[in-house]
Amino acid sequence: MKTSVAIIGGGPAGLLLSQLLHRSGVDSVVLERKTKDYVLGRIRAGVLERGLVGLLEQAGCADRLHAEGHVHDGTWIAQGEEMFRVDFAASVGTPVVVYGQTEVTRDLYAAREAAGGRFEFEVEDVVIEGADGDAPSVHYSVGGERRRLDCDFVAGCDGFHGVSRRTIPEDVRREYEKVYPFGWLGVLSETPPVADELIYANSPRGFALCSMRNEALSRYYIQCPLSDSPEDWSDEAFWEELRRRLPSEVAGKLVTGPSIEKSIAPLRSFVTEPMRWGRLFLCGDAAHIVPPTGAKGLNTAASDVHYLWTGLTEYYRDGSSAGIDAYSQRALARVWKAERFSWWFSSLMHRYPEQTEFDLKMQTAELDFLRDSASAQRAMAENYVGLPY
Ligand code: FAS
Ligand code: PHB
Repeated sequence: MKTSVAIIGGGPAGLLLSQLLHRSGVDSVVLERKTKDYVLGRIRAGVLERGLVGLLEQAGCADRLHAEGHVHDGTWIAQGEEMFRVDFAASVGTPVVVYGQTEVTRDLYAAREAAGGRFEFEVEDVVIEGADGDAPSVHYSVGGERRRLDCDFVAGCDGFHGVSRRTIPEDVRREYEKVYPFGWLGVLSETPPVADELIYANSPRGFALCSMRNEALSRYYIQCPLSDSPEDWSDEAFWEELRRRLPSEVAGKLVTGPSIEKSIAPLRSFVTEPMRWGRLFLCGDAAHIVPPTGAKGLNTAASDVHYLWTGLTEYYRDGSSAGIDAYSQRALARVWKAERFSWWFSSLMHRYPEQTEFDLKMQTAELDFLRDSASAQRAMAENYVGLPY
C-alpha cells in the first residue's frame, strides 16, 4: 500500500491531522492499534481551546460541537471555604468550549469515514523504517498478516506508549520529565453538574475538580495517592471525599449517583526534543505529556497538528519544505509554554507530600494574588483559553 502521509495512531491527533490533510488534498492512512470502539471508549479531556475549535471548523467537524458544546466564559477557583471566579471574557475576550474528547474523536471518525478515509485497526508490531532517508515505510501486522505502507512522511500520533518516539535514536533524543507524587481519581456520573462552570479546588485534603460533559453528565476528579487503585474507592467514599474538599455551599448542592466510569490517571510533565527526525514527525502525546490540571493535553496535540498540517500542505502545494523544516522548533515553542502553565497550575492547586509550612504560605499567597490581581487573572486566562498558534 502507498500513501503520502502514514499516520500512526487513531486518537484525536492522528484523526485531526488526517482530516485536515484530506481537506488540503493530501492522502493519508491511519494505523491504529486498537478497535475504533475501544478508542471511543476512552474518557479523557473535556475543555477545548479556541485554537482547537478553529481547527475542527476547518476540518468540517464542528457542527455537533457548536450544537452540543458548552461555551464557558470563566472558571471558579476554590480555596477552603472561599471561591473566586477568573473571567476569561472580561480578561481576554475569549471563552473555552466544554465538549468531551470522546465526542471530538467520534466526530473525526465520522468525517474520515464519510470522506472514504483509509484506516487499519488492530495493527500490531509496528516498525518504522527509513525515516532518516527519502523513502520511509511502515511495517505492521493485521490478523497475523505482515503488511507494508510506503509513504513520503510518517506522523507519529501514537501517544506516550507508542513506537514513534522510540524510533528516534537515543543519541538524537533529549527527554525532560517531572513525575508528580499523586494521581487523579476521575469519576463520570449521569448527574447534573454541581455548577455551570468548572470549579478547581485547593483544599487542605487535596485537589478536587468539578467538571462536566453536558447538563446530565458530570465529571469529577480528586487528587489521590499513586498507590491507590479505582477499586479502593467506593462511589460513596468518592462522593464523601469530594464533598469534604469543596466549599460547603457547593458541597451542599452536589447531586451524586452511580459512577459510570472510574479511573486513576498518573500525572507527569514530559517533553521529548526534537519532534522531528528525518521524515518522521511526532505529534501530541507521542512527544509530550502535561498534568491535566490546565486542560492542555488534547489542546497541545491540536497545535502540533496545526503546525504539521500547514507545513505538509505547503510542501505538497508549493514544493516548499520551510514549514516542515520549522515544525519541531515551532511546536516546541508552544509545548513548553503549555508545560509551564500546567506545572504552575498544578503547583498552585495540589497538596504535595513534602510541602513545608512556608511552602503552604507561598501557595496561599499565590492564590490570594490571583484572586486580587486583574493582571494575574489575565495571565491565567490567556494561558487557559489557549495561547496563539
Ligand atoms: P492518544 O493517546 O489519545 O492517542 C494515541 C493513539 O495511538 C491511541 O488510540 C493508541 O491506541 C494508538 N497507538 C498507540 N501505540 C500504537 C502503535 N504502536 N500503533 C498504532 N497505534 C498506536 N487531557 C486533557 O486536556 N484533560 C484531561 O482531563 C485528560 N485526561 C486524561 C486521562 C488519561 C488517562 C490520559 C492517558 C490522558 C488524559 N489527557 C487529558 C490527555 C489526553 O487527552 C491526550 O492529551 C490526548 O489524548 C492526546 O491525543 P493523542 O496525541 O492523539 O494521543
Ligand atoms: C475534564 O472535564 O475532564 C477536565 C476539565 C478540565 C481539566 C481537566 C479535565 O483541567
